[in-house]
Amino acid sequence: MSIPAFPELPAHFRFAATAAYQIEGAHDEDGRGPSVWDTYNHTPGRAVGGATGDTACDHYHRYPEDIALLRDLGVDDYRFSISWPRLLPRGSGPVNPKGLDFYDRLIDELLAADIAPAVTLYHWDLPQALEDRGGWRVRESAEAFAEYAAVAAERYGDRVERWITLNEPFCPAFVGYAEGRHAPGAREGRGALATAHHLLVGHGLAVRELRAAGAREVGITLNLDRLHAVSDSPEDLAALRRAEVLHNEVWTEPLFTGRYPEHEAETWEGLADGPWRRPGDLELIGAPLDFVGINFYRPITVAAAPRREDVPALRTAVDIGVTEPNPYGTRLTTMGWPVVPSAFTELLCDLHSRYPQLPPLWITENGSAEADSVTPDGRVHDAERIDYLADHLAAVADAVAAGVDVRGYYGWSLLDNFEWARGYEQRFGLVHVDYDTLTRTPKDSYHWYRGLITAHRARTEEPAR
Ligand code: IFM
Repeated sequence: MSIPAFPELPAHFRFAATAAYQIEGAHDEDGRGPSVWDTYNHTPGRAVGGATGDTACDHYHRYPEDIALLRDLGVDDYRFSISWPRLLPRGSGPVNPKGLDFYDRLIDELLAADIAPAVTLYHWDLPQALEDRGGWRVRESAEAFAEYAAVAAERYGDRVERWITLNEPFCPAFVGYAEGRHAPGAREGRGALATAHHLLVGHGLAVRELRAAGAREVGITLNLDRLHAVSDSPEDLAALRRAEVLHNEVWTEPLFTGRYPEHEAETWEGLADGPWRRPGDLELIGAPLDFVGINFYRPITVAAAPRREDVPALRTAVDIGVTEPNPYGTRLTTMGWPVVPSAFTELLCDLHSRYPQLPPLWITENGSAEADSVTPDGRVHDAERIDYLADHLAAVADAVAAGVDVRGYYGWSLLDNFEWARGYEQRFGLVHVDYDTLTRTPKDSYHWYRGLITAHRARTEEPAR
């Protein structure tokens, strides 16, 4: 087997990411309140194998070991999320001192290891108390999110390098409130669209709080998709147009142009302009950002499909987005996702040319799930992941060479972890986690990635001749 060469990256590339619910565990410890994902997973028939995040990787107790892994990996930055219900168990109101202390310890230990903390405020763990009052369907959750952002910024703002308000709002809005495959498991049309809007309003309000507290860098992370129609038929092209709104423009247009998407009326079948929109919202949502995070894993092929009667609410969210059969003819990861690095370059270049006001980009997630296991030699030989990372980093380097301003890259993920509806079956980590013993075993990709960072540093820190 040949090991791929290290791609050459721009000077300030940094590396590695996780999210609270996927790794922390300690779901009812030290005053943490329940989130929608606790409720969802404790309902029979949800995540694969009945999995929950109750223990996950037990990072809440084992964070010093995990930070030691990060330090040995050599990363400059670590992207993690704060659990909103650990800080404000009821979503707003009383703050949990032990929750505050946990992230103090985590941040201080990172800084002691010379690793800059990059914090995501919302990686999908809405406090259940807010869901009980309407969740993201109502504006109150956006206001509570701003309150939470202010608490976090006041406490950690002196030490956090980079703040990400929301991670992939597409998932809570459309997978959570329209398809029901994610928490809270709702199947609604109006609820999903109100959610999409309130997430953006929450983002805008949080940006305001973070700026007021003097935060260093503020941005948002989007999982924008490179979409292709399966054929040139008018039906498939119409589905592609709707998919562009659903996956991308619902976020990018308000954020980067201050407008709602041009084709939203036909996409949402008359539901677009709901009472959740208020004067002034677009100005709030479109406030300038220091960066935009992009999460990319695979392209999506779109085909027209018949309306699914079992999910009547929001047709566009469920009848498009076909990845099977794989028209690219490339390898699939264990998620069933086709590996097409060139689609990453296309996505970044397209975004760059479409939005002249686009702030600098960070790749805030990218990685692959593979069928990993610890072999008798005590190692995890994940050659496919190494290829995936090398090819996708090269795809980012191609976009940079074409003029796209990409500042850095966080690989997903440091650890194998709870992969939402797919439970613990899908392994994305550079480090293998044995979920019975919680033993961490760095995979071959971890060692490759460390080599990449070392080579990158040696190349970029070389004194100018
Ligand atoms: O694990 C998730 C993460 O929480 C959000 N982005 C996609 C990853 C892989 O599915």
